Amino acid sequence: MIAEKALTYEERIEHAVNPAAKKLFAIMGEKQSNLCFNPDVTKAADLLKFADEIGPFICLLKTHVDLLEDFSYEFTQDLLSIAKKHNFMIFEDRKFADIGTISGKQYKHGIYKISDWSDITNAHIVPGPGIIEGLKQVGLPKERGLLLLAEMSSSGTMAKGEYTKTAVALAKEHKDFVMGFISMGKLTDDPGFIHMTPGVKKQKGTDALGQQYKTVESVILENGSDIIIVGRGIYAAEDPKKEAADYQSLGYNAYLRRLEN
Ligand code: S5P
Repeated sequence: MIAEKALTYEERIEHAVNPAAKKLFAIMGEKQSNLCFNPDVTKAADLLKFADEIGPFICLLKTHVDLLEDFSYEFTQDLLSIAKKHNFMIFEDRKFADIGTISGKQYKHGIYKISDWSDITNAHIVPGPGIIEGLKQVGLPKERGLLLLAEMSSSGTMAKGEYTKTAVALAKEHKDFVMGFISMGKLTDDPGFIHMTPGVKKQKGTDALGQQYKTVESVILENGSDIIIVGRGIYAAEDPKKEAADYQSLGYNAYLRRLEN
């Protein structure tokens, strides 16, 4: 049997339906980076400093704005200008989980106004398809993209089996807005979807609260994921910049090897 040729990030642009997915594939190709960095800090200035320092190495910056003790509108504007300077996108890891009407309001309103500044956000599918519709009404007119949490990295996760399959089916029904998945590896051969995997470090391991780490090679090469999401592996290191450069090249080389196989 002749294996189907793997597509490059650039070749996958035309297969993606969602505009944020197209933009992300383009940046991944241009910057030769499949690294998403999450500086999970509690002060806006620290987050902005990390964004500026690590920006050159990443395609995507993942935030948890509700960790910030001093969140402000100015912070979002500063983050957007750093994103522009270093050509990366922003992913607010909000993990929406309510009925469609409320999730849509949480996305648009409140203190954070996530849909105003975040290119990408994510949602659990526990409530059913209404959550996708509710977020889509707010996000799609702004060309935002949604990731579905199809699997999780934590031990004992209930996102598995039929639940994961349902996430993939829902994504296929909402390709205009759903750009891909949080998952531990590739879930569908549709090249338009982007798979992002958290729980990545140079060494396998765990933290004290159930996080399970896999290596870059196992995630990209063996499991067929597209993007590595790295937090403590970079921001808790002695030299975050050096670690970011390492993760960028580890991730990109694993992708190049996958293309060859
Ligand atoms: O299943 C998941 C999904 C996510 S989005 N497991 C995760 O760890 N995450 C997020 O990835 C989590 O919220 C955190 O921001 C990041 C992992 O950070 P690290 O410091 O463990 O690398």
